[in-house]
Amino acid sequence: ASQTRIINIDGMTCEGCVASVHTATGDIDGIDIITVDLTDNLATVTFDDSKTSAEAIAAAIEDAGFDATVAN
Ligand code: 9UX
Repeated sequence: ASQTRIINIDGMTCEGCVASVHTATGDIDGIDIITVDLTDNLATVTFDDSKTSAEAIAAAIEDAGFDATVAN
């Protein structure tokens, strides 16, 4: 099924960080849409939950050096 979830991200300070989050999540199979909001310090992600999870996406963002927490 399709899920849309919010991931709070601490540590983004410029658009380069936003690009890093896109790169870190870009090869995750199952993500349909990801928007990264520098002002609100979050990402909104729509994905196929038979292929990935909000927790797995947050882990990939963590691996890129940010503090990512699934919000909902
Ligand atoms: Mo901007 Mo972020 O110079 O990882 S890229 S602070």
